[in-house]
Amino acid sequence: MLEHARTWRRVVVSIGVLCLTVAVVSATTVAVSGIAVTNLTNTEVEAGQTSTHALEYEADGISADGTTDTLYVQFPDVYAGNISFSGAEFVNRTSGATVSISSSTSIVDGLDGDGIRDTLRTGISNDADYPTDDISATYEFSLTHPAVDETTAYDVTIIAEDSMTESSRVTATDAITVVAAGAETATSTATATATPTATATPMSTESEVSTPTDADEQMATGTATPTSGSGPGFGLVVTALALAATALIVRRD
Ligand SMILES: [Ca+2]
Ligand SMILES: [Ca+2]
Repeated sequence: MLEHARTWRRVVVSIGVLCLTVAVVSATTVAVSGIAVTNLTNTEVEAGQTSTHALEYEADGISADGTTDTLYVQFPDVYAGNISFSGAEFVNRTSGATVSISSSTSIVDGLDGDGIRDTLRTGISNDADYPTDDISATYEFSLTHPAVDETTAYDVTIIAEDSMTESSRVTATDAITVVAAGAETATSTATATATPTATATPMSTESEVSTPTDADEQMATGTATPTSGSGPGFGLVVTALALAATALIVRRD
C-alpha cells in the first residue's frame, strides 16, 4: 500500500518536472529576449518638475518578417496625463540600420487595460532577408513628476509583442527617483548626506586613536578638518600626532 503511494508520488513529480521543462524551453525559444533598459537620463528629479528624458533599451530576437511588432514603455499610473512624447528611434545593433516604424508612437492605456493612459506604444516592422533584429530603442519624452511627501522611486516596464511570438517584458525597478518639492535638489542632497558622514568618521576614529591629553580637548572642538585626497581618517591622525608632539614639546620646555 505504502509502496503504491510512493510510486504515484514519483509519477506526479515526474510529470510536474516534465511540464516545467517544456514551459522553460518554449519560453526561451520563441519569445523576444534580452530586454534591458540601458539608459534613462535625469533619473532623479524634483516633484512637480517637468523634465525631458531619453530612455534607451535593447531587445533581441524581434522578427523581421514584415509584420508589425508592438513595443510598449509603461509608466506608473501617476504619470497619466503627464507624459509628452517627442521622438523614438529603433536600430539594428549589429548593422546600425534603422528599423522602420509602421505605427508611430502614441500614448495609450497599454496592455494592463486599466483605462489609465500611462504607456507609449510604437509599432515597428522590418521586412528583411534575415529572421530577427537585435534592436536598440531610444525614446525622447518629457514627464511632469508627481507630488511626493518623501523621496519615491518609480518603475518603468518595457513590453515587446512580437508578430511571431508571445509577448516579453522587463521592469526596470526604481528607474525614476522623485525627490519631494522644496527639498534640496539631487546634487545638494548628495552633498548634504556626504558631509555629515565624512565628519562622523573622524570623530569615531579620534576616540580610538588618541590618548587623553590636552590635544584631545582641542580635537573634540572639531579643529580637525578632513583633507581631500588622503581621506578624513588620515588627516585626523596626522593632526592628532602633530598636536600631541606640540604638547610634549611645550611640557618639556
Ligand atoms: Ca515582426
Ligand atoms: Ca494603463
